[in-house]
Amino acid sequence: QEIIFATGNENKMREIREIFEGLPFVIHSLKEAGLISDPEENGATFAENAFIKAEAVHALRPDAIVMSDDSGLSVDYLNGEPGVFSARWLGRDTSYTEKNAELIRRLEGVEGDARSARFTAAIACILPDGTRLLTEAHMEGRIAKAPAGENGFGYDPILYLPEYGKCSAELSEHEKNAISHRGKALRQMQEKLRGIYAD
Ligand code: ITT
Repeated sequence: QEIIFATGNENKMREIREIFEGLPFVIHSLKEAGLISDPEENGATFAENAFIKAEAVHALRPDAIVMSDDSGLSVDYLNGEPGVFSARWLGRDTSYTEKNAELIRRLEGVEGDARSARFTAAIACILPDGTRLLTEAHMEGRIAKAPAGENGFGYDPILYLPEYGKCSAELSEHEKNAISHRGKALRQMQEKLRGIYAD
């Protein structure tokens, strides 16, 4: 079974491939499927944006299973920002070194639990028969006082995970996938697909 993953983000794609390893699905990125799709993500929620991306590719390839990931970092002290704007926050061309430094600056003087934040991933899936599936999961943490770690991407260096005593970027990809928003939401989606395709 072919799954076309409606993302242009190579970092997500790398994690997604590991999470699907050993399962009876062949995953193709947009690029591998020879498709170009970049719809405007103007939804108010991660779920809405995930469906916007999946619908756009389903329209091009109704014969395939299409999956998408909309994700981001929500900081409670900043009323949920950057949230659905995570990729666009401070402009798409601003480096994550700068974005991460700016988030840390905005939380100056904020201590303890008040620094709470989480990654969310909404995974949308559209089957060839038109069935629409959605899963969503979180990874909870706090905004670190300083960035740490070289792994992962995006905001990983500043999400401190109290349970592990490390930032997300200090985890190996395998460790991150085991506990991350994306890992959990994708495994929930795999369960749904198993239920459907096992019949
Ligand atoms: P696609 O829409 O093509 O999938 P994108 O990067 O534009 O790629 P999103 O709109 O979902 O994807 O934006 C998600 C952003 O949230 C992403 O660019 C990162 O900045 C951040 N993000 C999401 N998951 C993350 C993770 O696991 N670790 C660090 N940052 C993450």
